[in-house]
Amino acid sequence: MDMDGPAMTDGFHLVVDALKLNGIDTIYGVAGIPITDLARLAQAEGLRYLGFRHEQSAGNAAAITGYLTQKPGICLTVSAPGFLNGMVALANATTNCFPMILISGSSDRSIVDLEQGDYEELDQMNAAKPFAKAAFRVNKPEDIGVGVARAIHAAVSGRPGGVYLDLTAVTLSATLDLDTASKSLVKVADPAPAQIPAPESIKLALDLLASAQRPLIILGKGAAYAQADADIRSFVEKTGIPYLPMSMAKGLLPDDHPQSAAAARSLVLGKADVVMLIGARLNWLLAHGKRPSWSGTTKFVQVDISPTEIDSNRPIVAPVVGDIKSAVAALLASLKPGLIQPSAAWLDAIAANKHKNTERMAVRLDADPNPMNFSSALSAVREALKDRPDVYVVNEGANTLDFGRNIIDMFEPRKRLDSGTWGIMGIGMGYAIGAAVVSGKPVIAIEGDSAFGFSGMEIETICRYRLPIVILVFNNGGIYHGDPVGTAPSPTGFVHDARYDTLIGAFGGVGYHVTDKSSLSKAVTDALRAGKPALINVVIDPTAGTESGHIQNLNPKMALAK
Ligand code: ADP
Ligand code: TPW
Ligand code: MG
Repeated sequence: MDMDGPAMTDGFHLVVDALKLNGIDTIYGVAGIPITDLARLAQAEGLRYLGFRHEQSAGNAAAITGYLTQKPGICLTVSAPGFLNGMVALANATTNCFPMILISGSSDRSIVDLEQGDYEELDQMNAAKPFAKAAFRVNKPEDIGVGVARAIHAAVSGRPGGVYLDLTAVTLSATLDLDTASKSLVKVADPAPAQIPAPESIKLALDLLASAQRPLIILGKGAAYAQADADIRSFVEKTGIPYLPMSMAKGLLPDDHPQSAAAARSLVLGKADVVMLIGARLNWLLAHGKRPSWSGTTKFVQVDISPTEIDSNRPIVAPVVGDIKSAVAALLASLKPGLIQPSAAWLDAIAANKHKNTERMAVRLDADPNPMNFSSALSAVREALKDRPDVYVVNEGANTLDFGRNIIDMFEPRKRLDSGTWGIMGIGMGYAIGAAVVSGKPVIAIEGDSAFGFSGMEIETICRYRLPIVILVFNNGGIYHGDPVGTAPSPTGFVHDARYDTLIGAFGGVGYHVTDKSSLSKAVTDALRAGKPALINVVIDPTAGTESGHIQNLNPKMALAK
């Protein structure tokens, strides 16, 4: 370097500077050409860098970080295959409305664009576009500041989503004089501006709710994301309207809240006359709002930040388009005492139905079969978690997910993290790591044995960073259930009597093998108390699960006999 010339910086430093300037403190990734030095520099400059074993898990950790913090989670990948491994996580984040940025290094564009066969050649930006909320490529170091700023805006403003940011290898190593460089950085002023709903929409919504005999509020993960917990609770309580939490909105109000209609789900969906959706889409998880699950005459209020979500499945009589924090504050401000009055008959019918269903469930929870089934094992977990509302619960699988959602009560907002809108397998370890890293709190991951396998190697990551994560593998020997002993492996079966608990010892974690309820409760309690990585092999009856859990009806029927 010319000693008399201006002081210089380079693309690597500018990326780290741009992230730091915007308050980003954590990166999840997998190292390699051309981003190894970027990861090293980030760590040296005080960012928290977590190295994973697979980019999909790093991306899932970034996505859940975005969901929990309202700041984009960052995943860093190498070119082509690393990038593509991260893409499932990016697409999943977009589908679930979680803000994240997948930053990937990329190979020499002049070679890539002529398909001349570069190392890890792929036109990554165009590959990312259909799966991302937005995609940007930076080709010059002086554009890094703008690239990072645009990515942050795109990830967190409006409906949050996954954003792709492509950094070419040339840009990373290019130099720039310090003066130009510092002027090129952008500190984003208001990444997720409030979107205040129109006052008329608030009035229309309240009028419609006031006209209802059998109103219902459905809280979705958008409501949990918005961090308007106190106002949402106040609106629910002041109106007296029964509410149904979608799975990741469990705990937004405590699951034992008297107005929860979760235990009367079929009744309230089928009979409500006015339904207010707050941060929940009328997608497959709500049977598209259609019959036979729903009444054909239900009228809808929908509070959502995305104007194009409105009318997507059922006509929405009262759309309230805005961010949930602003919208619920406006609803509360205009709410007159006594304006909204669910009928006594409605509340009585729900209470009776809840009582009946809760008693039925209690019988299943109290049972003590040997081997354990899903209900009995989850009742033991529920017992151990009763006094631990601080614990994050990650949950995936088919039966393990469906039973887990119903049996494990949540008492604090944003503590339940699960397969979400896609019903995706493989989020388990990434979500668990992301939650543990951003919160410093303990995490329990309740995993089907199949579900666990998709991200299982990250137990090394968990042990390396000594995270307080307790993994429960609900081991029924396969996808949905196990194979009969003595038969050749079926498409859904795994090794019989597998000992998942022995895996974690390889990395210094603690393994438990449990076959009954009281040992399971004790193992969960002990492992959480120890605050160290642990894996509990939970032996479940291989015949206990049903095909596809609770969504068997979504399997296409074979027209001809097998
Ligand atoms: P669930 O699966 O829990 O039913 P969905 O993911 O289907 O929830 O719906 C979440 C909805 O919340 C999306 O339509 C999204 O646009 C909306 N949303 C996300 N964040 C906000 C926010 N801050 N304000 C308003 N709506 C939001
Ligand atoms: C990325 C399809 C849905 S549920 C499931 C699979 C493979 C596993 C169910 O078995 P598990 O649970 O986890 O052992 P249990 O308790 O019923 O035995 N690939 C992806 N996502 C999905 N959803 C699938 C495949 C699937
Ligand atoms: Mg299984």
